Amino acid sequence: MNGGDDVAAAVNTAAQNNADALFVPPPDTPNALAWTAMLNAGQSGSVTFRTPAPGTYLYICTFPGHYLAGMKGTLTVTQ
Ligand SMILES: [Cu+2]
Repeated sequence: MNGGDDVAAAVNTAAQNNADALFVPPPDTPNALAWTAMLNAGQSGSVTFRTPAPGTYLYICTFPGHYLAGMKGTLTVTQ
């Protein structure tokens, strides 16, 4: 996995330290490729970004406690 739990944990920590921005990672967070605004239950959002090199990456929810509770998924980039 290219962006595994070590990367996700660092991004999550940066987001937790950014409460004033509703727990989204600051724009200069290393390895945070893209994010939406914080969404409430039932809301949806979209994001457009340039994909990284082929591989498997984690995406996470940065609302406090959610990543640690398992709210994450994988993004697979193919050629
Ligand atoms: Cu969540």
